[in-house]
Amino acid sequence: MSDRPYHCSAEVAEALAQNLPVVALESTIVTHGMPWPQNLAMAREVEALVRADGATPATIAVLDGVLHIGLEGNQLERLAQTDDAMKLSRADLAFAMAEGRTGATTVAATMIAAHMAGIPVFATGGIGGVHRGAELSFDISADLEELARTPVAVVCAGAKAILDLPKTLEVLETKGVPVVTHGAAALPAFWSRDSGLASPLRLDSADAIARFLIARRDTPNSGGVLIANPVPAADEIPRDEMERYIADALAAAEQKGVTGKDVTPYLLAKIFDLTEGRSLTANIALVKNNARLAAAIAKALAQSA
Ligand code: PSU
Ligand code: MN
Repeated sequence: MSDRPYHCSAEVAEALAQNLPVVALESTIVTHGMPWPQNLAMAREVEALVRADGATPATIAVLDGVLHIGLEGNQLERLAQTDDAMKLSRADLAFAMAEGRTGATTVAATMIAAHMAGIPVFATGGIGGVHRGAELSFDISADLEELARTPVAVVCAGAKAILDLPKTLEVLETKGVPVVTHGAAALPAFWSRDSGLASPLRLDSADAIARFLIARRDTPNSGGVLIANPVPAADEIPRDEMERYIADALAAAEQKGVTGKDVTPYLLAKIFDLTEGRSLTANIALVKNNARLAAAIAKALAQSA
């Protein structure tokens, strides 16, 4: 028995003990972000890519009340098939653990778990942010506050264009979160390579990103860092085209009165229908792309340790 409030898979425990590179992966993208069975295929492919690139994947989730860092055996498959898994953010992570529940971790909860286990790099698809109309709804993802306080680097493809991206950037700046785009001047917008907004910072290699993370770690009270990695050109859906689907999805959500933590999953599912699955193809491609960059950053960090 360990007195730690989480359980590491054998593979992750071994990698951490030897200071080998580890990449944390979230699970809400599996349970709430993609349909079965593509969700399981994506999660497995991402884990395989991280391994092929010389790092250890640590998918994070709460299963029957136990916070798992790294899933093994059929745990990933079971989670991918659970349709009533909770969506766990900072506010509900401990609740699920206390109540013996099963839930998937969002960016915020995955950052908390990764930091507890000593994993500084985490790959996902997109982060939550400031929703359109937030001046009335106050709907701002807990991911932004977590980035402000928890020292983990989150590799994503930007924030989804269903959000208000200028406001999301403003909040990140206010909270002191560096936003670094990998290899481009423009901030990416998830399915699209260019949001139309300039990225506050830009770095062009995993080594340069690792150097920055080390410098940041060594400054007092440093929180997280957002690394934005544009979706590969072959898989992108351009911004103008996306904007039409987003407008339709937002109108549908409003008409149905969807609120709170259901908003993001609802919009993603609606956009999947409206794009006849193309949004999912882009989503899978960008997550894989992010996993590879995260593995390279984790390796560069481990080498300099
Ligand atoms: N992006 C996706 N699919 C997802 C999410 C983001 O393509 O499932 C999830 C992530 O887990 C993110 C969460 O942390 O949505 C944000 O939800 P909210 O806005 O309710 O904080
Ligand atoms: Mn919200």
